[in-house]
Amino acid sequence: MPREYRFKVVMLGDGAVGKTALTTRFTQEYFDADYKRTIGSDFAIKKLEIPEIDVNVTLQVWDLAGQPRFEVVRQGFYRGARGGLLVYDVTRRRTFLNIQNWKDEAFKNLTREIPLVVVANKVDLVDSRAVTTEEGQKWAEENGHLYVESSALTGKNVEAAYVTLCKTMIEESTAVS
Ligand code: G3D
Ligand code: MG
Repeated sequence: MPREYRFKVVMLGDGAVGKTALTTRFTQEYFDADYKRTIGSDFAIKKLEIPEIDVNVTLQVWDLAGQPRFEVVRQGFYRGARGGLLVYDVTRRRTFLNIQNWKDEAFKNLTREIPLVVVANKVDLVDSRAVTTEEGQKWAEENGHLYVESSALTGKNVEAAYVTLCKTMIEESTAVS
């Protein structure tokens, strides 16, 4: 019998990096180019089987719209989160520089440091790429995170990003219990 886990995870990163697109792709398996901007914070549920480590995971994926104005919204967003995806857009350097701020804000709002996976999204936009693989990998490594390159448009590594996070959360929950 596979072990069962349940985790709340949060999508972190600047506006328009693809947080909603990744979440939608992952939880509903389609990409809607006209997906409306997320209002407030909302979550989607996805059940995931990871046969190689014999576990089933139910993920509650929380996605936040832009910059929430109310501290109380933020607190509810972060409360109980066990992991997060730190997402940036490889065509906009500013969004890469900002993942440090997202990490800081998350840890400020949480009672402990949770596993985060760095997600370099929009790698399908090869010609307008502004942040290299090496830079992204280096930052992730120096900050103790795993690194995944994804495209919510093609679907490349979308599930892999969430699975990588799940494995990290499971390792850490096994280590502390
Ligand atoms: P956010 O939730 O982080 O704010 P969204 O970002 O998911 O709303 O995505 C912002 C825009 O980027 C959307 O375009 C979306 O279609 C596009 N996008 C998201 N991921 C990718 C990707 O991997 N590749 C490409 N090419 N585009 C992507 P629109 O035009 O709908 O605003
Ligand atoms: Mg969004």
